[in-house]
Amino acid sequence: MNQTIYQQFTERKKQGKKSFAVLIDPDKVDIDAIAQLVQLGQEAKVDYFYVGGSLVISSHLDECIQQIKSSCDIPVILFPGSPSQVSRYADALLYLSLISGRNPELLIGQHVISAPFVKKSGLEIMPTGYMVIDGGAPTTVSYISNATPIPADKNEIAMCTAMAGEMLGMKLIYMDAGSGAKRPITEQMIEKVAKHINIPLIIGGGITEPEKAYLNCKAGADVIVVGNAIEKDLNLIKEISDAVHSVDTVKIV
Ligand code: 1GP
Repeated sequence: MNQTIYQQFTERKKQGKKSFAVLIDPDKVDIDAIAQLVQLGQEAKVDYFYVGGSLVISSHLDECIQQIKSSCDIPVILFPGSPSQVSRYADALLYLSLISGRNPELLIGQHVISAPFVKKSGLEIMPTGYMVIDGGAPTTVSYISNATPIPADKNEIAMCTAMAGEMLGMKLIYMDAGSGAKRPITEQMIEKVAKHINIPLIIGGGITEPEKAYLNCKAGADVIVVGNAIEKDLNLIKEISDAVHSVDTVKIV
């Protein structure tokens, strides 16, 4: 039987293998440019395409995903900013609960409203404790979520939040400094969180250099997500993918 995407995540974590996900925001990508992006992704051995954004204004989400799926086997995982961003054409859904915030709508409210629709989609659902970390300036996610991000230097708060998320049954923790964050999440915070949870840890927001991605993985990140920087420089797909995968051979103790 084929592994589910979540089984892949946990298997890779067990083996100490790191993964790289390219985030595609349907608002920012031209449908015509997707083929090139996918080709570069394949050549660079990108592990996943994440699709979504805090604010998807355009209506070509389905088209965007179909275009990716038509030209590669790289799994497409939805990273939705709202229930309207659920597409049955994707492979899996990060079913996000904003556990770092205290906005009940994003903790459970919108999930209740969209539950029948999400279930009917047939997508693989991955319950994800989503934690927004202060990235040095307000980002779309921090504004839209109407929730205070965890301060960048409060490693213990991040640790306790992730631990609570895991004990509540979340299958993944996603720590995000927000798209285009001025300051990505520190290695100290990643290390603190990674040491105290057993589920895979996804890190994103403001990563612009291969070196940063490498250090994040060394600190305990299992999946690195990059969007903005790649929109500006497509060469980074291969550079960051190589950096992330180079950690595979290094034994993390
Ligand atoms: C944002 O984690 C993602 O939610 C990726 O952030 O666009 O800054 O790479 P960037």
